[in-house]
Formats: sequence, structure tokens, C-alpha cells
Amino acid sequence: MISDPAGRPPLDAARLAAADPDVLPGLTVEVVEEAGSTNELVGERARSGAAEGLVITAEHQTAGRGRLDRTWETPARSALTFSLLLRPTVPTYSWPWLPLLAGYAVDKALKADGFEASVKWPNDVLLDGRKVAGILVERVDTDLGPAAVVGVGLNVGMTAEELPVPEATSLAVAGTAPDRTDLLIDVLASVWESYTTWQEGGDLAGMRLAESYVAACATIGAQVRVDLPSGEVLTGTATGLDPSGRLMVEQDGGGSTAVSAGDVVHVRSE
Ligand code: BT5
Repeated sequence: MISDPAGRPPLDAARLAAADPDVLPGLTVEVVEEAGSTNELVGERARSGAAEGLVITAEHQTAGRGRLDRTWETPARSALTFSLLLRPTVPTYSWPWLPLLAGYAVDKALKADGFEASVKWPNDVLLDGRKVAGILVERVDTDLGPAAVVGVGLNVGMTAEELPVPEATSLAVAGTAPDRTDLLIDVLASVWESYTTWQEGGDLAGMRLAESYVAACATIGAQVRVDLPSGEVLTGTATGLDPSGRLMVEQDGGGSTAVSAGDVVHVRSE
């Protein structure tokens, strides 16, 4: 049994398993009570040959992962923490778009539910300038070829006291938290729709995703400070994305630099 002193309602596993195939085509959703990290679980299943479309969602993660060995923390049943297995057929040089695509799709689902969300490059979704969701995409090598594990953490019912860091928020803090099962179905449908459109649509779909992402992205046009792992700091204006989804920064001292998500520790709007 997981510890849930707040007595929050569980996800409705039966409803998720029976979700209308028109709403969640190609997806199989499994609910587990507790996991270290759902990315870890889905990665293991990918290595054992699981098919694209497997989703594992945990009511509680005890070792949730962020990027660069950081952690993701949410109390039991207060959030959505899930991972989706993809086996993309697009060339691997296009894969850096996957975290951007996932963030864009989560943002879109939240907007459809009435939240004034925005994306922050590369992998955050913001509400009122605070982080409500984070995305972690990891590549896993399997006998069937490389796979992508798309992990999403979305703060739903957390109270202000339960937020792990001051920069975080939740749907409950920003407004009213929707039912988590309904929200999971909406978010998965949005991610799957964006993914299949992008994957099947060739260059045109890639350009459309880039345009839509830029339109939803609060970082583009902002004055930013970018911390690189070397300790180097770039300051300037974020002007757009290059064809691989890297952030173009017009530096204050002159010159333009493209920074990739994997090389960025923090991006802050100044
Ligand atoms: C992320 O990393 O934002 C990626 C988070 C991905 C989490 C999902 S949950 C399901 C799946 N399974 C996993 O194990 N992971 C994925 P990053 O950009 O590195 O942000 C991490 C930082 O966000 C931490 O260092 C904290 O400062 C902050 N943080 C931790 N928990 C948070 C929360 N619940 N809400 C907002 N910020 C949080």
C-alpha cells in the first residue's frame, strides 16, 4: 500500500484499460501503485520487446527522474507520472524534437481544459510562470532498434505546501484540479495525436510542429540567461529554433549561438 495521508482518489485503471479506441488508438495503459521511475519501468519493457504505445503510469514514484540526474518529486496520487514507449521510424537526427513535441502536446491538452499554459524551452510546461509539468525523453537501445521513452510529470492536486520547489505549481494551486483519469486520457490523446501527425507527415508536419511550438513557447522573444554544464553562462535574446529544435540565442555581446537541450542546465527569463 502506498502512503496517501491526503486520501486522494486513485486512478480508474478499468476506465483507462477500456478507453475508447478512437480516443486512445494504439495505446495500452497500465497503472501501478508504486515505481522507482516509470521511465525505468518502460525502458525495461522496451528492452524485453514491448510494442510502441505501452504506457505505464504510477500513483507514486520513489525515484522520479529529471534531466541531468535531477529528481522529480510528487506525493502519491497528487500528480500524473507516466511514461510512453515510442519506436519512431523517423531518422534519429529528428528525435530531439520528441521532448518539444511532448511539451507542446501537454500544453495543448491543458489549454483545452481552460488553463492558460505555455511551454518553456526545452521541456517544461508553465502556468502563471511556474513549472506545472516536466518532460524527460530517454533513448533506449533494444533488439528491435532504438526506442524513445517519453516521461511526463504533471502536478495535478498538489497543495502549495506540497510543491517541492518554489518554482513549481500545480493545477489545484492555479485553479481547479480536474479528475486525474480524465486528464490522463486527454493528455495521452494529445501526445499521441501530435506524435502520429509529426511522424507520418514528413517535412511539412515537421515545419508545422516547429511553428506551433514557437507560438506556444514563452521562451522565444524573451531575454534569457542560459547556464551550460561547463559553468559558462550565455545571456541574450532567444530568437527562435533551428531545424533540430535547438534554441537560437542572439548574444548580448554580439553573435548568435544555438544551444541544444542536452547541453543546457537552466534557461531563465531575465
Ligand atoms: C524535468 O527535469 O522536468 C523532467 C521531469 C520528468 C518527470 C517524469 S515523471 C514520469 C517519468 N518518470 C521519471 O522518472 N521521470 C519522468 P528537469 O528539467 O531536470 O527538472 C527537474 C527539476 O524540477 C528538479 O531539480 C526540481 O528543481 C524541479 N522539480 C522536481 N519535482 C518537481 C515537480 N513535481 N514540479 C515542478 N518542479 C519539480
